[in-house]
Amino acid sequence: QWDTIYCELCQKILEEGTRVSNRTGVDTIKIPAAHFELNLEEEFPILTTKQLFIRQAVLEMLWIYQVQSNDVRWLQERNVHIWDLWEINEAGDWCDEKTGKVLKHFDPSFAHTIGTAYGYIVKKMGLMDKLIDSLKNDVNDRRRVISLWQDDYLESAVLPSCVWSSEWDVTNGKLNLWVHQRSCDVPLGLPFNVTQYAVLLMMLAQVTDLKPGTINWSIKDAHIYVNQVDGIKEQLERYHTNGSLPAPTLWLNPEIRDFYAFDHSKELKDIKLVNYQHMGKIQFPLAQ
Ligand code: UFP
Repeated sequence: QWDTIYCELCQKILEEGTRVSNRTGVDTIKIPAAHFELNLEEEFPILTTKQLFIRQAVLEMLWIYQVQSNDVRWLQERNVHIWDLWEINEAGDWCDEKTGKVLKHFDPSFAHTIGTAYGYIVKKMGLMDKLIDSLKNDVNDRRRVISLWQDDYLESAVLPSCVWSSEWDVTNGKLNLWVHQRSCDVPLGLPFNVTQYAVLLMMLAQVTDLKPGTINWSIKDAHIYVNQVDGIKEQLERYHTNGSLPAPTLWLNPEIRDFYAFDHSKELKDIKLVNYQHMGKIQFPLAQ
């Protein structure tokens, strides 16, 4: 059960974690590693102990893997503002939100993007086409590694990909996924990231005639920023008082047989969450 796995991880970080400073200026409480497995046959993983904004999560995932864009305006046009703090300005500068100080300078041709990360890499390396081709034509292939970590492109990225690799396995007609995350903001990043990859797996399964299987998620540096601790304590309190709520289901338009044909307009017509019950939102600060 995803809420249980998640809350136990948060508890562990609070109990066993070490306080460290980092580039953002806001300390974290961290543990060096974490791992869990989720079974999509049993449940669609989305937290119920807080509200998750699935529309934003799915649009960000489509921006990376389907549209294969690094342009922040694509998200803003759809009312998704999670990358605003990392947008390179017209002059090619990435600036500190509060002081306006230039944190890093890029070629001005990268204006309005996040540089050479995420969708840029997926497109440049043709990663999705290779993956879909392999799933359709070489079912027992063991080389399906999607790596967003490309050394030559790290310097020109505002933020090197956090969830940086996914490996795709097919066993008994089921599509299984192994994900590596190098750095994990557990309150804000992880719930988003897990749900995104669950949706991606289900979309890929549908267009390759496979069934959804498991997700193994491995994390290096699982952390909670110190200004997020109160929110996490509130979420743990909810969990200890009420447990969790029944998981919703994900509906994908069954007529879509082509990964690139799923609607990516604001309305996400082909991807819907059904019966999502949750305990309401919890506001967490985001470290730039
Ligand atoms: N982060 C995530 N998931 C993401 C994403 C960012 O957890 O998908 F884009 C968090 C992890 C970390 C920060 O707190 O963003 C990235 O900082 P750094 O590059 O210093 O690890």
